[in-house]
Amino acid sequence: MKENISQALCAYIQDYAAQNQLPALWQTPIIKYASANDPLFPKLRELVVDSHQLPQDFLPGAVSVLSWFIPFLPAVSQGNEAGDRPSPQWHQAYTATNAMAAQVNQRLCQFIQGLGYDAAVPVNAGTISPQQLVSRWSQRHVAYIAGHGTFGRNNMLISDQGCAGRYYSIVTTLPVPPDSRPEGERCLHKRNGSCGLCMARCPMGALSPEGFLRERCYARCMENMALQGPDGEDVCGKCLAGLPCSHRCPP
Ligand code: B12
Repeated sequence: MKENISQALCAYIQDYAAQNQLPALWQTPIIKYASANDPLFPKLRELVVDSHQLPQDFLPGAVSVLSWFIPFLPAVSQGNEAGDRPSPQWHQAYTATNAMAAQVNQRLCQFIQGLGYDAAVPVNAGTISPQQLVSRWSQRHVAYIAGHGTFGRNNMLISDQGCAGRYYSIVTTLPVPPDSRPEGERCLHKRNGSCGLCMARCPMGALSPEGFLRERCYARCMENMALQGPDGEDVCGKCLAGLPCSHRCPP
């Protein structure tokens, strides 16, 4: 079953790219599964925000959560290494990936419904408000529970294909064996202090071992959005470009 779903996801992404005549942006997606009853889900009310949702809030009877990571092609993040403003391609990749994921998630739900189960896309996965820069469905924490990887000093979840990419998810009544969480620390700075490049790359000094100054990061992203004009987006991405963990899991 896992294999069929992976094939469907790849096909839907390819269809979307072809229909929208997109340039090459993505590598093969990675899917991991969590039990919707994993005891870490209610813990997210302490770790993220007290109104964080449970899988069953989106779909009564949900038993599994499918979390998928879409890694960008190395050229996309490499093009964003220079300078301290986001490259046009980084901006394009952000917009195109979110639009693609919205459509692909709907098709994935239909695919699962075709198997006789139910599936839903979590709503409320955006930022609560400019005053509360967190989500009631933190894709990274969901991906962590599903076993995609461990958190870097840049906050990014480092998957088997690195951290330069985006996470999405759906909840379903389809029973799928959950994946195990990886052992060991993937972030080299957390592992043995041998890196730390991501913290040095942040143009706002928002990242440090003591924590993340999200308001500073947000201010920068908003500034970038204004500089990009009417189609601007709140992007930056300097903290995930040109790192040993950008496109692979450090050995
Ligand atoms: C709100 C938000 C923002 C805000 C606030 C940033 C923030 N970090 O919260 C702003 C606008 C500033 C922002 C900026 C960016 N964002 Co943003 N953002 C979100 C959003 C909507 C919610 C994030 C959230 O609720 N976080 C909850 C807080 C509490 O957790 P956290 O920031 O992840 O930090 C925690 C971890 O580091 C964790 N942690 C650390 N070590 C460990 C160890 C263990 C065991 C555990 C359990 C946890 C843990 O503890 C921290 C605090 O709890 C998500 C989409 C979503 N629905 O999840 C995207 C998301 C996090 N953003 C993303 C990206 C890529 C960015 C940017 C690079 C912008 C860009 N696209 O160019 C920057 C990078 C910021 C950064 N370094 O974190 C991606 C991250 C992908 C990835 N590979 O991890 C996400 C997941 C979107 C997506 N669909 O993929 N973002």
